Amino acid sequence: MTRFGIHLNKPVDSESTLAERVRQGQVRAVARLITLLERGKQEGRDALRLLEADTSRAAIIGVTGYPGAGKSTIIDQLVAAYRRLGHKVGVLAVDMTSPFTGGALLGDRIRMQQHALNPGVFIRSLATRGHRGGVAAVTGEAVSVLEAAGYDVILIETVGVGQGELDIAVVAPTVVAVVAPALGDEVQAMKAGLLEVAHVIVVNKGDHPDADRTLRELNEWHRSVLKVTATTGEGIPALIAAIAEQQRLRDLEGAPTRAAP
Ligand SMILES: Nc1nc2c(ncn2[C@@H]2O[C@H](COP(=O)(O)OP(=O)(O)OP(=O)(O)O)[C@@H](O)[C@H]2O)c(=O)[nH]1
Ligand SMILES: [Mg+2]
Repeated sequence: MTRFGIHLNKPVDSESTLAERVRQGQVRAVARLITLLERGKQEGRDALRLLEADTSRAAIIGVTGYPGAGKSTIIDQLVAAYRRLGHKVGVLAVDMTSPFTGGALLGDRIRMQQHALNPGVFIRSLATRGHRGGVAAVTGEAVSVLEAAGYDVILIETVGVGQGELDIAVVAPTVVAVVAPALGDEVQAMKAGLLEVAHVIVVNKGDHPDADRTLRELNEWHRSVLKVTATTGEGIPALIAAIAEQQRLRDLEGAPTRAAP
């Protein structure tokens, strides 16, 4: 290498360069910046600051619900549908209730990886390892990175038990609660927690014999309840329409964070 070659060794990941590459939508830069933020690195925060002024019209959609309700399967369908509509889609998978299992959950979400080769889709598990501000803070930062990178739709999967219910509402202006067909007592219990923050409620596993009864029970107290069979995709277009409707109402009403009961 020549003496002048040394100049080529200038760090290419200075904050402004990293921010610029994120803004250009470069996937590796997006991944790198999210990793820096997960680890609580100052250079990550500096790069993020350069990006946060960017305005974005991204739809940020939280998908929450009890373990096994079908959140990942629904997100899988939503990714495919939003791609067909021509949108760039980002997916963040995060367990708000236990910051230490973020990595472990990735295997469970492997089905989504069919989209991983699609250049219009970015999928990422968030491992927070208890760094500052909790999971919601890191998730919010990762959302900002995806917005700056030009993702039109950002889907966040979270397990909706305990504190996570509230955290997702802070990060996502649209919250979809996914429930599996349940017995009356379970539905009563859900009203007090999980479903309270939801703008749209999905009764998934519509192929289950109890699905219609659960749908009727939930319909009595929430204005936006619909039945989906995520494994076949039935009901997904109606879900996309319900999400769009909620977003339109929110824009009209001046951004309240919850739907009226
Ligand atoms: N019969 C039926 N099974 C479904 C449907 N949707 C999802 N499942 C199944 O339910 C199981 C759980 O689905 P996931 O999408 O992994 O659920 P999840 O809510 O993401 O689960 P966690 O991430 O572990 O909380 C899987 O075996 C799915 O195949 C459906 O509409 N009908
Ligand atoms: Mg899942």
